[in-house]
Amino acid sequence: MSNHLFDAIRASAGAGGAVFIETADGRRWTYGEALRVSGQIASAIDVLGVRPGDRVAVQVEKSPLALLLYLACLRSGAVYLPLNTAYTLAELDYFIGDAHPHLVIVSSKARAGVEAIARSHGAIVETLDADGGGSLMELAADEQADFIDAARGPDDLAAILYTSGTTGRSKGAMLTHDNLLSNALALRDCWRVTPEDRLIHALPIFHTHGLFVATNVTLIAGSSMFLLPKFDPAEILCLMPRSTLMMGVPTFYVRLLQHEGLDRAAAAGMRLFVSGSAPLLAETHASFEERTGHAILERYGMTETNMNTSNPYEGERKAGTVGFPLPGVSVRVSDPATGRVLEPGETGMIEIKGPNVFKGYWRMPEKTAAEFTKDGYFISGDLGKFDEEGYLHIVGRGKDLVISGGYNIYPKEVESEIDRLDGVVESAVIGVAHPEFGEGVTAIVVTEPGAALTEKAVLDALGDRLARYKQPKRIIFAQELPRNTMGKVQKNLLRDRYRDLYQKAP
Ligand code: MLC
Ligand code: AMP
Repeated sequence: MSNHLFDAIRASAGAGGAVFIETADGRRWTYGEALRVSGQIASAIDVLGVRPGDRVAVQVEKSPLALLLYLACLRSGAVYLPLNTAYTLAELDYFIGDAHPHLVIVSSKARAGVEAIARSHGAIVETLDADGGGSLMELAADEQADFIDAARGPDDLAAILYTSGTTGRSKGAMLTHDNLLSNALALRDCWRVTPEDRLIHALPIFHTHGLFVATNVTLIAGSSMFLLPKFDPAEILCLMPRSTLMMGVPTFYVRLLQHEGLDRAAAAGMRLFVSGSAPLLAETHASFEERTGHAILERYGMTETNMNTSNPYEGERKAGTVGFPLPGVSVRVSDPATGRVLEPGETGMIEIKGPNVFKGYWRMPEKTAAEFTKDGYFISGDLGKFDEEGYLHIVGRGKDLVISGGYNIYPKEVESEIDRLDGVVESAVIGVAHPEFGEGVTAIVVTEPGAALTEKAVLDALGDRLARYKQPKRIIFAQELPRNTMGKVQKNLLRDRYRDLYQKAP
């Protein structure tokens, strides 16, 4: 019996003494150890009653064991459902209610708050802490390591990742074993990742970038990584001489550039810097190359599709573009009104088809159908064009989305939370250029006459409703929102009006 993704990981990573993970304190996890411990965790999950196809929701701090828990879920046939550690209980209630996991794993300190929510949705709770404490590892310690992996085919679900919804609540993107495997193999080959590589892993592990791009590529290449709890430029500069590869969101590169230690000598041993999840400014690309001699390789992906395109490893890494379609992935630009496939130079909707494209939204067949063309291309919601040399340029978004520090925020979700406050008539949430985060979430709020709402009062009210990164950096009160003749709020006018809000005074 085979397990599509894990068999491939096992084959390429091996079970020997090669290092998989090294943490900042020097503790090393070999591939052999990773195999043994993930086997014990898989057995513990099995004892807890998780069966193939059951969801396991995980909201834990980043640690080596958290990654081994992901591997254990693959091995047991469970569907891994990672959740941002910034999510509030209100947000968690929705995800658990929607996904109906059999098991929810959280940190010990979060247990009390999550227990009642989980129970109300019929789920059991276990704990896992960054230091290895918690009930899950106590159970796993009693289990054998020689777990027999569940049979899973290419089309079986490996994970569900929630992505914010443009119109309503978040949607669970269903990713199959082959979605993940095919993409990891394509990226490994494109970026020439080998067992000799060592990745600086400073991304969160609850999203596509840190979990699939960074971790699956490491596993499938049998290479190793420095697993850091969070992004810290000084620590990264210390590790560069012992590393070869880094993956990050543009904010990482902006912040590294602010560090005076970043120079050619510091980055001399590095082979490749990759950026994605949000647009990398051509200016950041140029400054980084000037300071380090490295041209950052920018790639383009999304939760529903994994990675779609990448600048070349060899050949020009063109700033301001996201490169060429990955092998096996078909990317086209179409006229959203007519569906006509456009010529190079013409801007339209980016559409994607290939083994990387997800199976659909969890229990939302209509929403899934609406996001695909008749001939099976996924409609990305991103606007772009190919140039004459075949590089894809992302020129804007057809979807109302803010990307802040690589995290996606759907304005509708924030607006709904603001609109329910007493004294608020309506609100519009927009992304305004921000020097560090790329875009800063900004709310324009219209209040009832005489309402004494303040910026602080609105922010306080959002505190336990929305994850911190979704909360507006600024609240601006206005008499009314600009509307077109159809009554639609003209967010472009608002973006224009407040474009300098976060720019530092010269
Ligand atoms: C933190 N804050 C943010 C924020 N991250 N605000 C807006 N946007 C963000 N992304 C808040 C904090 O809560 C804090 O608020 C204040 O900003 C400053 O915190 P910080 O200490 O400077 O933040 P830090 O912990 O350093 O985090 C910044 C970051 C982090 C950029 C390192 O956001 C990050 O790791 N982002 C990566 C996101 C990612 O992995 N995206 C991939 C998605 S997958 P206060 O007010 O309390 O001080 C995907 C597909 C693909 O998109 O193609 O890859
Ligand atoms: P998510 O839903 O979090 O997976 O975010 C996916 C979105 O991030 C895409 O649809 C794009 O809008 C954006 N994105 C990812 N990579 C890039 C990139 N290199 N340049 C511009 N936008 C990007």
